[in-house]
Formats: sequence, structure tokens, C-alpha cells
Amino acid sequence: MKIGITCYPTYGGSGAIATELGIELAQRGHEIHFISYAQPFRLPHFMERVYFHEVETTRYPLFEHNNYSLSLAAMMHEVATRAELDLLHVHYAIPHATSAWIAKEMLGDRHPLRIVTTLHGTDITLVGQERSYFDITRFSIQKSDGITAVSDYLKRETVDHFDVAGDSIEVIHNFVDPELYRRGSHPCRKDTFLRPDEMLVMHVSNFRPVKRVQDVVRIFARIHKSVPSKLIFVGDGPERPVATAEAEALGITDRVIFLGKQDSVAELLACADLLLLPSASESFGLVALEAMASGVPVVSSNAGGLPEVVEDGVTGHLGSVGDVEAMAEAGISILKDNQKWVRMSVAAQKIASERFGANVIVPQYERYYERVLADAPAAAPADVPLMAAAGDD
Ligand code: GMT
Repeated sequence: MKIGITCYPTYGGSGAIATELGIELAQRGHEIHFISYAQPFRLPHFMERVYFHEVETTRYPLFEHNNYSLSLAAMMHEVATRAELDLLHVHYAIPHATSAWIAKEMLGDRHPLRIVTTLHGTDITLVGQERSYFDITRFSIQKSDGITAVSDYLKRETVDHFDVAGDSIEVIHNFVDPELYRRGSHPCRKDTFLRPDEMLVMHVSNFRPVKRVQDVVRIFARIHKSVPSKLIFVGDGPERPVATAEAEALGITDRVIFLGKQDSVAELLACADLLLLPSASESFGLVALEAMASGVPVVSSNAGGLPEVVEDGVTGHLGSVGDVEAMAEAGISILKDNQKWVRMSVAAQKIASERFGANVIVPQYERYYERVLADAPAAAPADVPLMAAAGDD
């Protein structure tokens, strides 16, 4: 198949999944065209059958606000035509599904391009439910030929709030490459940060309010009272000052390290003893899965799709949002009991690979694409030009 993929290319779970999906599909023989404003951050080097089409927005004095959605639609139309795409797979509804619909309308029945939209989280739970975006989000989802959601929870949210029939949404969970996260394959330089008797507690996110980084510090402060340990924050974002201030207020600044944005999360997770993810909302929680693949037990909230990822008592523990006391107790119970830690670490790696490994999940996307394409109408007769204004002459 020839597949166009559009995603947010910078840091974030939806961009990570979209990019890794493209790479996996290319390795399975498909031709992949990434269409976005920057090269996806997890696309490290040249790969066979992988192309990148950069979307540039036109600068013109009248355009005080940039027209990214339109530039994206124009590029989608161009790439679909020139590369003869079968399918456009867009990640995150707004504005990607809207731009894809415009591109498809421009192509008309000359080229029956199919659109698959993957809903990732805040496109449904936050942004899409904001009054001004609601109607266009619903319209764009409903105009897609196929819709996937990354958890049962997100599917339910979409059905409940956007009037989309449940049977038109396919749940395809996030995935990991277990090889990439294999704990033993990364050298762990724990002694850079810790004394030999200290445990490493980690949090990885984009520090948005939904991640509740203040709770991360509060949970850690309680853990630290019982278990010699340090907290490492990986990532950056608007709530970083809140986390810094909380660490100062609790008198533990010397115990908390902010590493900032990092490319190689697998390397860092290979050193961690516990991941904290007390989010207010999380459609799936890709970082929890990455931690599990690295053999790291997870203590998280039970919000959204997290219970579909973290099995309470098996691969970690779940607590109610804001219940820092319970989450700290859960963390202490894991870190203080080596047998329990080993049991959870082994179970986490097994579940990450057997239930959420790329070999399990990527074929689900392939089968879904085939179903969507099987429903496609036939193309119009070939005497109609493929591109109205190709500008090749
Ligand atoms: O929806 C977002 O917050 C953005 C998105 C991203 O790009 O990081 O994150 C979401 O998508 C991930 C990949 O599917 C999920 O694992 C995250 O749980 C989800 N984030 C939230 O729901 C807050």
C-alpha cells in the first residue's frame, strides 16, 4: 500500500506512535509518505520506502495568522496525486482530519483517496470539546472513512460526546518495539545521579497541567521518606515551574533532577526503578507502556485508559486522581520489596511485548486499512486529468 501519514512531528505520544507506525509499515513493504511541518522526531535517518514532505506555510502580509491547515491540505492533495496514495492516515483529529477531508474533496472521484483518522486523546477529551472546535472536530471525524481510537476509554468518550456510532470506531492500542526497550541492552549510568543505595523514580511527560507534575513531586516526597531515592523528570513544558516550586516548598530540591527534553527515553528508562504517572486524564499513557517494556513497574492514576495498560497489582498500582498518599504507599510497597519489584518487572515486560508489541498491533492497522480500502468506490475514468494544475510543463 502507499500510505500518507500526518502527525504532530515534535515531542508527544501521538507523533511517536505515528512515526513508529510508519517505520514498521515501511519495513513490512509499504511505501510511506510523512506529510508535516517538520521531520518527525523519531525518524532518525534515511530508510527505504520512507519519504518526508515538508509543509511550508506561505508568508504574505495579509495572512497575519499562518494558514497551516490549508497548506497541509494542499500538500496532502499534491502528495496523494503524485505518489498515487491509497490512503491518508492522520493522527490527532484537529486540524489533520479536516485538512485530509479538504484534500479528498479536491481530488473528487478521480482518485478515491481513503482517510483513516486516529484519535489520540486531547483531540477528543479537551480540544475537541471546547465550544469553538466542537462542530469542526465532529465533522472531520464523521467525514473520515475509518476511525481508530487508542483505547476503549477513548472510543467511549468519542461515542458519548461526538455522536459517532460505536461500530465505526476500531480500538487499536498504542504499541512498542520490545527490542528497543529491552532493559539489558542499554548501559545504565545510574551512578551519574545516585548513590549505590538509592532508587531512581522517574516521570516523563510534556509537563502540561493534565500530567499533574505537582502530584509527582508530592508522591516522591513521601516515597523518599521511606526509601533512599531521587526523582528524575524527563521532558519539559508549561508546568515545570510548578514542579520546581513544589520541590522547593517540600525541601527536596537536592533530590529532584530535571533533565529536560531527551531523545533516547529507552536509555533512561533502563535505569529507572519506578515510573510515576498521576495524570488527571490519559487516553492510553504511552510512557507507561514504554516503562513496562523497560521492566519498570508503574504507579499511575486510574484515569481514562490507564487501567487498560497498567494492571493493578501485576505490573504496578493504580490510584485515584489526586490521591498522592495512596500512590506513594503503592510506590513504597514496590521499592521496599525486591521480590515484588522483580515479579512486576518481569510481568510488565511480558505484557508489553505479548499484548502491545509492534508485531501484535501493527498488523491490526494493516487489516484495518484493507477493510477501509475494500469499501472504496472505483476511480473515475482515466481521461480526467489527475492533477488540475500540476505545473509540470
Ligand atoms: O492528546 C494529547 O495529549 C496529545 C497526545 C500526544 O501527542 O502526546 O497524547 C495522547 O496520545 C498518546 C498516544 O496515543 C497517548 O498515549 C496519551 O495518553 C494521550 N494523552 C492524553 O490523553 C493526555
